[in-house]
Amino acid sequence: MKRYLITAALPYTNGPIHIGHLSGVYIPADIYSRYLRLCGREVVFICGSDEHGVAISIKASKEKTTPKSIIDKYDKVIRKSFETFGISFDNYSRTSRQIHYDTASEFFQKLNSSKKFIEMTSDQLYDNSSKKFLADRFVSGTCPLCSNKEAYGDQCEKCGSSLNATDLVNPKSTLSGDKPILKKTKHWYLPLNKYENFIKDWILVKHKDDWKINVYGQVKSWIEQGLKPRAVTRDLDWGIPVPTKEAEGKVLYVWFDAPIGYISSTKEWALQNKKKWEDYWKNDETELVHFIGKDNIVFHCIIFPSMLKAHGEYILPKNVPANEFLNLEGDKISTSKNWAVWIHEYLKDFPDKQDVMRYVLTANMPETKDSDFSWKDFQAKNNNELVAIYGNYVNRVVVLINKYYEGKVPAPKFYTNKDKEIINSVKLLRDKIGFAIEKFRFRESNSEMINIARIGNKYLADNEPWKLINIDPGRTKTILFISIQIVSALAFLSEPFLPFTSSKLKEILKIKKQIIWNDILNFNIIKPGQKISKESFLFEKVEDKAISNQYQKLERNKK
Ligand code: B3M
Ligand code: ZN
Repeated sequence: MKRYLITAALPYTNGPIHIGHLSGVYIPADIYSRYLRLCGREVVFICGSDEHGVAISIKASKEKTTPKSIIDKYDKVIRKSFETFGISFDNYSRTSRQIHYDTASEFFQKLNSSKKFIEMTSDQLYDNSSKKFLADRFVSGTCPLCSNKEAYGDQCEKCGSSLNATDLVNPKSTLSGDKPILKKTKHWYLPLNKYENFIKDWILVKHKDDWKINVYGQVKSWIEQGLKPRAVTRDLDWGIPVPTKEAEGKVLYVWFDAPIGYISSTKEWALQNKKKWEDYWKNDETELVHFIGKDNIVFHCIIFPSMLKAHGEYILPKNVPANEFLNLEGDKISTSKNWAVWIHEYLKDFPDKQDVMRYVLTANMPETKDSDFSWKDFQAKNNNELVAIYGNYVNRVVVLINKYYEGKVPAPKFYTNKDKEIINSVKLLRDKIGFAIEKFRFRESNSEMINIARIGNKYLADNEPWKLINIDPGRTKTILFISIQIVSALAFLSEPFLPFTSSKLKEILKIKKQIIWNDILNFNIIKPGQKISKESFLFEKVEDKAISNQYQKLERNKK
């Protein structure tokens, strides 16, 4: 049987996470993993903190502390946010752990000893006043491709290109603001040009039809520009030391070690669970899927696969379903301008509303183009969909069964053709939801999920069981039996999207057993005579005041 290895981008521990991270990467990855588990498939969902790189050093000097205290602080905050939001990682590791140092060092050594790198001494940017080589985010300047004035030494976030620091026009040190000088230094390069044909054949030919067009398009445009050798080492003091004598004082480039973090996190999980990690990384029966944001496409579709190919023993990803970006109230989310909804703060203001945010972020997921989050829309989706459709449907059915049958599920008498049609249409939705999730169309699957409650509400309104209780009690029983089957199907089918609501609903229905996706709606989840609870509370209205508080908070905190 096929195994799934699902990874979500390792967040940099230089700050907390915001709704853009959740909507772009972690919620889709979580829906996908939860769904596959519900289908009974073997899944390992891997993540961890990305604790190297210049971003961490910069944050440390801003907060006048050490990189170590920065990573410890934010690893805790981020870890807690994921846990509280129900992101169901099987393992969440850290790239500062020994197991990762060992894995990344071995990986480098293997490529080095099999002569996969080229060693080159060249002129690099150097800040004479701080006595440091400038790489990555230590240098900014104008992007040679799109003229964005704030491109970094390794990447332009505006056009997504991956750059070398010396490519920047008018480079400036972000440490001192000075114009850098050139100084000679030696580095190890991965000759990406040698992998151009492999990438072309693998992605542009073989994955023409099954990869998302935004991902495919980016890869195509890089290939068209021609791939160049890329340094995988840096002259920095924070990172994993390059494991060879001639490289003293140098560290691995963060984008060399971070994706290897997926491997070391899998190893850590395997050790704890008595499994073989190689089954996941070195076996063609495993489907590897990377969930990332669009700014990470080049690293996951070109650089990391070239590293894996150079190594020779690893499988390649089956898919890299990258999302675009989520905006906030029409403007780009920005850490420096503090224009964001931070997850740890949301959880303070709405401590039991994780599913509401999950729902809104899925409904607005930036799947094919940038999308927008607004507090007004958050309120509307909560009040008009979760409360008025999902919550209302469950409530009506639970209340009626309590009212007429003291909370005991009635036995059905006779199904009309219309009844059979309803059951079939919910089965059809179950299959549509599954199909859409497997195709990474999460917005669509989420809206089909809420459609189940819509169908259920309509069935009640069309059949009016409350009018029949005295005239045709058998018919009322049948209608409510079918209705409670739909409610129980909803409890399972909404689990990938709304895990907290799903488990509350299972408690209301007193469902203990676990069933697999294709058996949902086979009418054996909840049987006649089963007692359900009197409670039916799932969602509450979000009032105007709570929303205006959020608007005030955004304005107050913005820089
Ligand atoms: N930490 C970049 C980011 O947060 C990076 C992802 C690593 S995935 C191997 O955008
Ligand atoms: Zn650019």
